[in-house]
Amino acid sequence: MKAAAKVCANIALIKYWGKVSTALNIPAVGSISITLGNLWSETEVEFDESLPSDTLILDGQSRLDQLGRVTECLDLLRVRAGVEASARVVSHNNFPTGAGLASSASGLAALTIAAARALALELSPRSLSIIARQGSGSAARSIFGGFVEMHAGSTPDGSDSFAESLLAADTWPLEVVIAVTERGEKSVSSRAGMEQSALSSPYYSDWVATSTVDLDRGRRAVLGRDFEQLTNIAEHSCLKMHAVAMAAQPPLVYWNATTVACMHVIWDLRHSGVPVFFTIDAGPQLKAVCAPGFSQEVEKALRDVPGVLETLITGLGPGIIG
Ligand code: 2P0
Repeated sequence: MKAAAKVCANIALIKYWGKVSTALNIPAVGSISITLGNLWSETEVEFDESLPSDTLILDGQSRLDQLGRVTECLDLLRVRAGVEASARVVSHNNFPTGAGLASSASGLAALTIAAARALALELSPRSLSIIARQGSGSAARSIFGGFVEMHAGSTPDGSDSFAESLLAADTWPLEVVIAVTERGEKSVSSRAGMEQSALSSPYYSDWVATSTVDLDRGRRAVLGRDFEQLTNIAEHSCLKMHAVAMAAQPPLVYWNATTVACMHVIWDLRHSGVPVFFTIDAGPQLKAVCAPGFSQEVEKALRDVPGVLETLITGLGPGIIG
């Protein structure tokens, strides 16, 4: 009743922001992501009859604040396996946790896979995606590699709210440079930020209403390997998501001054002919996505921006790597 899994993080190019059900964690909009090969979570799960309740050690620290979603995910697997034992979960990320670098995506996906293995459950990738989604919406996408589409679905039970592969990683090997501008955990989680946006942002309904068009454009760009189209729609989706959040009451501004400086550097690079665009999640890190062969040049430019603490370079990854 003990197993481990190692799963890559992902970042959305067409963003997920908002839910139709908080109980089942069903997203209000679909999303399209890329899975990142060099950023991963490694998680070990051991079910033990003698444990009074689930425990979670994340990056060497006990994390009661994150235990709720872990237990929710484990409960779904315990029911399927007919097991009641609590679990000891030990997880670590090879990148900053909770800083807008998709640690919940890789973490909850690794948890789902490790727990299913520990319980000897043979589940399809789609079932794993549905279960991981209930831990964290973005985790549903990390089950798959390369370019991935998450479907919001329309059934009240969430059975059609899952991710699936759009295009394999090696078919279009884009490169990603991450500019880390702050190392601490963000003060408002994605989960709380989405809820705040849905409740109070006047732009939230337009965000949801326009999501299908964005997804269609994003899917076409990926399948056609059209970098220019992907650039236009990905930056639009990112900035629209942040505009929704900024207009919430109280406002949610996830960027710092360095994030904005990095945006301008990416635009300047692009105007000088470098095929690169940015995306930013619920945190101050900027992720630059570039055409194959351009990551060194992009990294060099971002590294020199005052306030950039560190840069990470990664290609696309396969999702489950161990
Ligand atoms: C995304 N984010 O599509 C969006 C863009 C952050 C900004 O998915 O509440 O941690 O656990 O479902 O998955 C981060 O949100 O939220 C996220 P929950 P999650 O990548």
